[in-house]
Amino acid sequence: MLHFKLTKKAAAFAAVFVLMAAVAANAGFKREYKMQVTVGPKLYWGMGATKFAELVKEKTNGQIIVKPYFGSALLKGAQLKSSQMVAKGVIDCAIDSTINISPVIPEANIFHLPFFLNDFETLDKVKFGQAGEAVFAAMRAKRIEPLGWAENGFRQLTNSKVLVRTPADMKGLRIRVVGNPLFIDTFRALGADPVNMNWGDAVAGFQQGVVDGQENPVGVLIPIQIYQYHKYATMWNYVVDPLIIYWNQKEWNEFPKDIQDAVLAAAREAGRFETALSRAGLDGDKSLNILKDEFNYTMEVPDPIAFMEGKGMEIHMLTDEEREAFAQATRPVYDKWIQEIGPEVYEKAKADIAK
Ligand code: X2X
Repeated sequence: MLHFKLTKKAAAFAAVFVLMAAVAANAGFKREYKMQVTVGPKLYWGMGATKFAELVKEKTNGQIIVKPYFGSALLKGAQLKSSQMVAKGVIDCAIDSTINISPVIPEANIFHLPFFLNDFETLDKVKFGQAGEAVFAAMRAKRIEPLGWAENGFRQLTNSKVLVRTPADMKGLRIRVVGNPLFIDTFRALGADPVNMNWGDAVAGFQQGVVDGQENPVGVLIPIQIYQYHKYATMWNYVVDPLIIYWNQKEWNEFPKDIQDAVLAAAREAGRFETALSRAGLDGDKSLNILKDEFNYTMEVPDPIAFMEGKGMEIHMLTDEEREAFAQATRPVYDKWIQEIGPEVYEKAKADIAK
């Protein structure tokens, strides 16, 4: 009996010792850093998360292990809570949409003013300009460290009822939107009937016809096979949806400088890769060449518009005049939300665009 007790004690000591040695060996880093990802691994956004995790491991020589949790699994689907949970340190890091971080960072809604930013060139000026820096500064003030940009893309309208060309065509359409009030305001102003739904419920909602339509970038719509549920698409670039890779600030500040540098480099590289994927076929050969030349990515990326047409969708590209009618109809929303975002951020964006 005595012998047994001693052995047990010895074993416990040994276990503690081994654990301490393990902690010392990896300088106190966690075994795994949990990363929130709203969507699944097959979407470009999800591929960006996987790329980031791979690059972090490689660039830190395996010292930092990021594990993506797809489909907002860490949030039980509540995608709008991601920045709050990362700020608190409940979740270590995320790759998330500006739409989803807006409850904590109202400045991020600069990208969602209806019919404000509508092409890649303008978008890049804002992302990498003073307005983008203002969004990053707002994140830092809320205890979140932004590491780099990626992109979900310009958001397009699809539905099962009518080919939308004018605001009048949208009357009464039940449109699923993320529960960001700017989106509710925008669709109400257009005469539609917006319905809040988390992404995890939205796809089933399209399948079951709970809603008539939705708005998301083509990089999301193709993998979820939207053409099975919605015949009509309007390419209107009405808002854009950048992604930001970010980390809990306290944890970030405790990382040694070499680790910070490596993780930052991983975020920039993964962001560039993911942005190129989401723009492929939409900006001439530019993004396709980035994928090939910089990332040696040889998988075929189909032209999204031709692909959806090939699946039987009717697609309308909004003309400048048609766009103007939508911009007019949503002008009160635009003016109201400049105040919510902060007029100084809006002025910065305008100055970035003018450059
Ligand atoms: O919920 C959406 O529509 C999605 C996946 O695009 C976002 O997370 C903003």
